[in-house]
Amino acid sequence: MSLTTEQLAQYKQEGFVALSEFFTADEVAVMQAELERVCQQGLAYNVATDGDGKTPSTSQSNLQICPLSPKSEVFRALPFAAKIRSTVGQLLGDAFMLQLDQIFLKPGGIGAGTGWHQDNHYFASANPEQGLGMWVALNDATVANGTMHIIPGSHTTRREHTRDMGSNHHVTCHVDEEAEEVRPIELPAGGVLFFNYGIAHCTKANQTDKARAGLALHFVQEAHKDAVRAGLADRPVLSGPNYVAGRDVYDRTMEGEWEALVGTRLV
Ligand SMILES: O=C(O)CCC(=O)C(=O)O
Repeated sequence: MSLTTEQLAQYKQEGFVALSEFFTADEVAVMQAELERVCQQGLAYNVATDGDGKTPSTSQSNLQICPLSPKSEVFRALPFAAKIRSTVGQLLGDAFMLQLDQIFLKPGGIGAGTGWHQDNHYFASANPEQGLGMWVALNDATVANGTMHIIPGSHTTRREHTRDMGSNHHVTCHVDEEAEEVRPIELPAGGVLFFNYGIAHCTKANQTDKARAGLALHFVQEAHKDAVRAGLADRPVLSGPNYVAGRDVYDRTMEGEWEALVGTRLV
């Protein structure tokens, strides 16, 4: 999968690029079925709080599964998908690794958003260009159900962050939604948004009666792995001279597993 010159230029200048057709319907079906399985096992926890940063909310729900790959063989295989490795390589350069994987699920009606933030506040790369988020719409993501919103070009300025009192562990930064250009990214299920670690982004409340989920994969250039805050010892290298198809972390070759899995699950 090759990004166009315009898409690469947009990523460089504005810090993001959205691709509405990235995963096939079959791939989306596999991800949705696996999300359901993980939820049925009780592995999604509500991070929304009642305004004090700690009391679990009984009226709002922002369900998070993080990290994801230890809980799911299916999602463990996903970052090795050839099209992910190829597309991320075009944006980040040749040698990169997985930094984090997680899902945010917003139940219908009571689904809460995730406040404005820049991911680099968590990851602390010396330069936010060293990493990117890949946000995958696991259901059609619309303004009504609180899709991802971003501030184009915000990756060049670091913002102050404070604890988000609507969540039990998140941080948030100030965005003046009247004065700044807030861009909602609407995507069909299977569409993706790639964004620089410095892009200010948030999701909004789900005002529909159907659940909406987003999968977030984060990748960092391998050369900077020692500088970032989160421990990367158990994260696979995904490209470059140290790439060993997943055997650095797992007991088998992961390359090709996603494609095989999608093929066999749907037979
Ligand atoms: O889906 C969400 O609510 C938040 C996602 C997010 O912040 C991210 O992917 O970095």
